[in-house]
Amino acid sequence: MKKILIIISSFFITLEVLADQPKDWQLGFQNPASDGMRDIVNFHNNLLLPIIIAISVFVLFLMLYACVRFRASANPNPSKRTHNVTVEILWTLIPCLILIVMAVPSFKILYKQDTIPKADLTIKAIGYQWYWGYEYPDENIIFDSYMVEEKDLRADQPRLLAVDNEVVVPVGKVIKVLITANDVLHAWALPSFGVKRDAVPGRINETWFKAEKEGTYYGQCSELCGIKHAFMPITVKVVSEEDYQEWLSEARIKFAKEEIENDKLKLASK
Ligand SMILES: [Cu+2]
Repeated sequence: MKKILIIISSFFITLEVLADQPKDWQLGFQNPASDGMRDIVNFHNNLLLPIIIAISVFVLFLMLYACVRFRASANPNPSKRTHNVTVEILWTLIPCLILIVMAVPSFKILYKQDTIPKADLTIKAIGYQWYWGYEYPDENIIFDSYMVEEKDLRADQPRLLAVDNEVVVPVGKVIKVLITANDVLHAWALPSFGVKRDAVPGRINETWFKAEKEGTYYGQCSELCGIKHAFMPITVKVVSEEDYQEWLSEARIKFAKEEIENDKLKLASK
């Protein structure tokens, strides 16, 4: 008994530690690390799940009841009834009401995701076959982010999720993400922040998140984009403001975006 308790509690403890990435045999969502994701998890756990369970139990009960109550052996002369107005009105109205009850909070969350507050930092994510490119437009930073091959993984890096150049953002700041693609459809998704947006060539989608705690968060491309779709993960490192500034000063040199010198264009404009 004690052993079982230890196993169960260790399961919950590991869940807590690896809050920001998927784990073996996981059920349900990753732990939320932003307000938006907390809303989504609450909506799912406290409203959708109870409704789904109640409906399933009710339908199961109806089926069992009908099987027993109207079985052939107890009803030698079967009923010929085809209509019942009351029942028909009820089974139309009640599902409508259930849908409304689900729709109202759902739209609330949707609109909250859609309204981007004043951004402290803007980053641009560009999907390529098969890696992500990132830009910090205000800092003149540009870099590519490739998955780390299994043989090159460090001990602390999860398989198929770690990348060579992580996106680094400060904690507690509104991060606006501009998302686009260069070749085919991709999707930039980060479950802990409740973020998922299609990356469409020739179009820029926007989303935002505000990370509440420092840590490393993992996501994956979420739009089937070709043979290596599974191998273009997303890694976002949330750090303190000081660490972010430190990273910035290094990144400004390491990932400096070269100004395009186009003399022909200059001549033409003269
Ligand atoms: Cu992709």
